[in-house]
Parts: sequence; C-alpha cells; structure tokens
Amino acid sequence: MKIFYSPTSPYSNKVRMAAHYAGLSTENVLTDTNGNPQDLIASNPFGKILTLVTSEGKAIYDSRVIMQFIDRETKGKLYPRNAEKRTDVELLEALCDGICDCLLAIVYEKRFHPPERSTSPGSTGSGKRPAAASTSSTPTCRRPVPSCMPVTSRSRPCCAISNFVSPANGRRAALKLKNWPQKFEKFFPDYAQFKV
Ligand SMILES: N[C@@H](CCC(=O)N[C@@H](CS)C(=O)NCC(=O)O)C(=O)O
Repeated sequence: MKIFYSPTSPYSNKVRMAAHYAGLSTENVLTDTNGNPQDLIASNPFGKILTLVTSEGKAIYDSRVIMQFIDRETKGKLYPRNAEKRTDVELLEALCDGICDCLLAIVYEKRFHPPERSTSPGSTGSGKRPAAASTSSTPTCRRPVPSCMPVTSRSRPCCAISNFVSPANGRRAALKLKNWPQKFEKFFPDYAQFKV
C-alpha cells in the first residue's frame, strides 16, 4: 500500500498517524504537489495529497475516505463502534478538516496571489470561519482518548488562526489548547515522529 504525502500537509499527517496507530503498514512517497507529479495526478484527479494506492492498484483519495478505509482494513481500530460516538468523532474530524481548509486557502492566497489582488485574511469568509469553528459547539473530545486521535493533534493550527484573526478569542483558545499536545502524546507516544 502506497501513500503520496507531504510532512507539512495536515491531511497527510492525520492519515499517516492514523495508519501508524492502527498498525497498517504503508510505503510513504514524499510528494511535492507544486511539481504536478504524474504518478499522483494519475491516481487523484485533483492532484492532492494525501492519496493512497492499495496493493491492488486502487487509488483512494480525500483524507476522510482514506480514514474510513483504514478503519475497515484494520477492523475498526480508528473510530468508535457506538453510532452516536462515531458521529461525534466524524463531526469533530469534519470540523478540524474545515479549519485546515480555511487555513490552506489563506496560505495559498498569500503564496500565489500578488498583494494587490489579495484580500486581507480575517476579512474574508474563510478568514473568519476558522475562528468561529475553534469555538464551535460541535461535540468535542474532553479527553485525548485514542478514538479521537485522528483529529486532536490538529488543534494547534486552530489556535494559531484564531489568534491571527481575533487576538482576544485567540488567547482564550491558546490557553485551552496549550497543554493539548502533551496530553495527546501520552496516548500516542510516537507523535514525535510526525512533528514537522
Ligand atoms: N479534502 C482533501 C484536501 C487535501 C488537500 O487540500 N491537500 C493539499 C495539501 S495540504 C494539496 O494537496 N494541495 C495541493 C493542490 O491543491 O494543488 C483531503 O482531505 O484529502
């Protein structure tokens, strides 16, 4: 099983940590999407990472689809069996992914648009949404339990962006999230391997 990844991609890190946690062995192919790599584009029409290719050659893309695939492959090692708890974890994952989508949109806008065409981050929809999302009432994990692993390690960007968009909200979020990585590491001791 092969995965195209980049260490700086939050979706890549989510899936790579999940695969590691669930004990699914993968061949990891470091990929730079800027170079339009043909083997990636042949597997994912969006040319995005993370993309997984099974040993049978079936390409699977979008990190959330891959997460569900890994869960099935490992007989339910990632998500809770209880339907209500599972929905809560999937919602939390969607929330974190949504925050990452907004952050990426801001990064890409800064990277690829000349200043005169850029809108100020924070004044746009995607600039405001991560801050709102970070204080959302969506069910959240109160403890860093393993079933929350796919999403919890990505709380830090949420804190960073809300600080960027609104310093007052950001400080509150930062205080709440400050100790989260250490707590997370207790449940996922190999976290250090995935830090950029
Ligand atoms: N919804 C997708 C998002 C994937 C995504 O946006 N990946 C970024 C890297 S973090 C990417 O490949 N960007 C390159 C591009 O858009 O060309 C997922 O969850 O897999």
